[in-house]
Amino acid sequence: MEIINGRGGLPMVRIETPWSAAEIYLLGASVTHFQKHGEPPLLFLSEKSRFEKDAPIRGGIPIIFPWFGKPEGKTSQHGFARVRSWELVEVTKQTDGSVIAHLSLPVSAELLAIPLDYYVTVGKTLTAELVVRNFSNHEFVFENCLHTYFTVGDINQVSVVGLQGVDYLDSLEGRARRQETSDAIRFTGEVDRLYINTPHAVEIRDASLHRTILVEKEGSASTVIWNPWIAKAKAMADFGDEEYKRMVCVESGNAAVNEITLAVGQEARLKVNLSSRPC
Ligand code: TA6
Repeated sequence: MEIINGRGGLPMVRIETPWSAAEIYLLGASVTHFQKHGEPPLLFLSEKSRFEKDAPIRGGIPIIFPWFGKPEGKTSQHGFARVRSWELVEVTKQTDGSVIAHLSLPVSAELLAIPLDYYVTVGKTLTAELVVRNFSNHEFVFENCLHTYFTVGDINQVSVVGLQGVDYLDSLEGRARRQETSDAIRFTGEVDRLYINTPHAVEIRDASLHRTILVEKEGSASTVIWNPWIAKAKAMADFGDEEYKRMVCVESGNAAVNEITLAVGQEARLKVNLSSRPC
């Protein structure tokens, strides 16, 4: 497997399997593309995304760590893991034909003795697993999230199923706590909700592309649902004004009340398995 120059000349690994193709940039260990042969891409990537050192990529699966959002006292949104240059440790082909890429983010000035490892498995589905290890001499409190952007055909014909009855923090209302009453969340404006204490999978039902995307997760108590809609789409320089129609974020992690306190010598594993089926 070779590292090639991707967009903006940034180093990238392209992975081909009998069923699918994927692309992973070392910047942020960003999976920017996954597509099963004969299907539309599963992941959304903005046509206006920057591909520059130290800038986040708009789309794919940004790794959010060690904080979600911009907590008081933090200078950047969503932590620093997504704008750091990760190392490609190895890419291995499995006997079943799938391919595993292992990337790592060595300890940093900000976080001594807290290395990150990331395993991306490309095959009939896409799996991504973030492992945080605490080799320090104190407990480590952090948030993590795999902030996945999914391609949809038309947001007006999309629903997200699986969160009925779950409490959420509404980021559009100062994180006011509410309960989800709908069995199928639809989009008629900006939605930015942090669902808490929910370990369950959710489905993205896309009537326009006639497919259902299944977002399964392990090691995650929070699910974030986000679509920027019209005004915020226009306000983002690295996002097309009309692109809100063709994407939805369903993000899996541990944020806010679900933050993780990692004891000395322990590890935290956050894993998503992303798949699609006709519907
Ligand atoms: O995932 C929801 C969210 O926190 C939104 O509030 C929005 O800010 C989005 O993340 C994207 O954040 P970014 O820093 O990548 O522009």
